[in-house]
Amino acid sequence: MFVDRIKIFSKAGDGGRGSVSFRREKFVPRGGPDGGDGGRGGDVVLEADEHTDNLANLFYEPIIKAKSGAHGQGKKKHGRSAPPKIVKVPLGTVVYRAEAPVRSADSMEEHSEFQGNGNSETLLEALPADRAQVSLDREPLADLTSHRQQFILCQGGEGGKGNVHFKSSRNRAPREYTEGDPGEEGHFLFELRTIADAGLIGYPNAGKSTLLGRISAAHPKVAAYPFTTLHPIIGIVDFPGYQRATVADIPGLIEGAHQNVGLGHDFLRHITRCRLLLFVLDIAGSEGRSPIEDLQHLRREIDLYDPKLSKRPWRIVANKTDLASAEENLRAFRRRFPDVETVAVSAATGEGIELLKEQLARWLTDPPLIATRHSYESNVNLPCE
Ligand SMILES: Nc1nc2c(ncn2[C@@H]2O[C@H](COP(=O)(O)OP(=O)(O)OP(=O)(O)O)[C@@H](O)[C@H]2O)c(=O)[nH]1
Ligand SMILES: [Mg+2]
Repeated sequence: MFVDRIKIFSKAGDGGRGSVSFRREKFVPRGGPDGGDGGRGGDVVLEADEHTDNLANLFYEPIIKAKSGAHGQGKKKHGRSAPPKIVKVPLGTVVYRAEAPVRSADSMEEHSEFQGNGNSETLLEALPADRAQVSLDREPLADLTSHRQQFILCQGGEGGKGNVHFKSSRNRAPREYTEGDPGEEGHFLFELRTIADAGLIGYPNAGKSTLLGRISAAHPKVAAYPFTTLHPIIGIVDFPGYQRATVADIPGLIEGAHQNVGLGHDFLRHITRCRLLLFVLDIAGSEGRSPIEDLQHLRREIDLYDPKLSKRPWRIVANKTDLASAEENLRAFRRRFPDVETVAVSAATGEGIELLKEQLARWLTDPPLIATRHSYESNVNLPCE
């Protein structure tokens, strides 16, 4: 199961209570107060981890709690502080504050998309269109983009004070103490926005997954039916000189996706942090398609999803050159879009793949694209909307 959006409840540990205690020793009949302080409650901490690729570990247990601090004890002993509860999340996890679910019969249904129904392979399907952009207009609390980066989601409560603090000249045997502070708690929405250098966008069956399998060591599922890919897959492409880039294969996009046709366009958020958009076209126009129209529709869908995304640098991969009519269509396509850089390949036979890799290396390192070697850090400043 692949989960890329989930609503959770989190509660940090409460602080332990301060102790009320008096010294008792053999020859000290009325020892003073010696109640120690309570321990600190554990924090709930999110940690980005490059070995975690989705939020599925939270799906069955969308409640994260840290332990409370221990109570103080006599002999001025402090209660033990609770350890932080560390939850690993994938790189690219964006955290938003969410409202508490309203627990009435009809509103339960309204919130149920966050829990999913357990049957769908991905939660994307469970999200209605009007909810798809639920977080776009909100300020994220955190954006975990680099390995081991941590974020304290909920802070543990401070421990209470023991009666030893309340001794004064007038009150030598205080029975006062304080409770520990409660740990912070809240409802949150975690959303995964995959971070990659380039993202493959195209109609179902255009050959995006076949292409990723060709240029990287990834083995995405390939099949002759639409919507084979249901969630993003990242492949690492090695270039000569130890340079590498990450390329994300995402589900197929179709016209009307913004109205939730097909898988909708919610998964497009996975390419919002790709520096380069690669439109993969079936240049042979098999299945009665027109590559020129395909590109226009795809660009339109991207623009309807997020106008900022449509301004991202983009290039064309004209796939399926091994099929009849590819050559003729390619000529027509280049005449129609003479200024758009287009590389013709056949992901099936491997023709043009080396040239594509060379171009990809150039596109990713040449200005105006960010002129740094690949690293996850190079993408973190891209807006996460
Ligand atoms: N002839 C030919 N067939 C190809 C080529 N590339 C992919 N195919 C075939 O096209 C079909 C779809 O390929 P996929 O790689 O699964 O396509 P996709 O774009 O990832 O599809 P979705 O995941 O459904 O969006 C498969 O049957 C592939 O074998 C190509 O260059 N030439
Ligand atoms: Mg695919």
